[in-house]
Amino acid sequence: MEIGQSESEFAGVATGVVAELKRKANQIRLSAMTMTNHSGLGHTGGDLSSADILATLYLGGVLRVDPAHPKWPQRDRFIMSKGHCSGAFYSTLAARGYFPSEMLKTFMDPLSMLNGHPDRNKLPGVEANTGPLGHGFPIAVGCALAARMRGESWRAFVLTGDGELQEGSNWEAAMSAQHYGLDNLVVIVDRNRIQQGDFTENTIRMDPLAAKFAAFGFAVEEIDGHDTAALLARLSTLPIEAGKSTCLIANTTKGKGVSFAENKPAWHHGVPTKEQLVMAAEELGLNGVDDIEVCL
Ligand SMILES: Cc1ncc(C[n+]2csc(CCOP(=O)(O)OP(=O)(O)O)c2C)c(N)n1
Ligand SMILES: [Mg+2]
Repeated sequence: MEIGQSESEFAGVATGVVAELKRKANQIRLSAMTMTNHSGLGHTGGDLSSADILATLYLGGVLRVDPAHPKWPQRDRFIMSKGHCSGAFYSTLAARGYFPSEMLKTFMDPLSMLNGHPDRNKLPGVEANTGPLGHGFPIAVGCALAARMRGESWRAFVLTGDGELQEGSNWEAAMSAQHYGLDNLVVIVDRNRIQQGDFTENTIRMDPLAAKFAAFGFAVEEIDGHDTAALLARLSTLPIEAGKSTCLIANTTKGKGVSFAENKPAWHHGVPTKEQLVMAAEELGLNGVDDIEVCL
């Protein structure tokens, strides 16, 4: 299979599985927007761009995890480095069964376990406290290296933002990954081309991003970050190359699936009104207010 094929060409991935993943991703989108409406704060654009990636990882059976035993020593480690997109992350963890979906309704309430940014000491399934950008990738390198040193088979996955990659710590981590030949490390970049306030290429140019990762010794592929069939197929057959860390540049649209938020820098932390939630629910094929109230 080659990246660039259309979904219908991924014969190895059952159509029903893909359709279910898409629906789950849209539920994650609406859930995250509902939570942001509830709290009056959140990061809608990046929640929406990352939903298909998160759904594929957690609900498509890619990650070897056990929600009933969140600290299972052999689990794959997933680090949500773009921790500001906690709405999508928490919704995904709830959908995977780490905690009841009802808890999503407490997002950012006083004493809630669901802080604006993930806290591993409060919420099962959270591997690392993230929010300050540029830390998740180095932590993932540490997790992958720990597996190597112990002779264990778990893998480390990290989801970073593209603006986040402007933090120098990421490139220090990339150097270490290459030095240790960590082919149990998978870096997924949510390449939505928008950061806080503007497009990435207007702020600090990131392209040619694939060439940068390749120069740092990664096996790199670009992929449509909304094509759940392609994501599932690719993420199910890792690493790309033995002896090298994997980098998947997932080309996405910030605000994906909700027309008034798509590709608009202002929706980085836009807060939807109730009326906008109803519009979003319709566009996401989730049939209006009932889905909004249920969250997931
Ligand atoms: C070290 C640090 N500086 C600034 C911020 C504030 N901040 C939160 S999100 C964000 C933009 C992130 O953009 P990107 O990585 O592209 O994320 P996405 O587009 O996926 O939301 C910034 C600057 C932060 N969280 N951490
Ligand atoms: Mg971005």
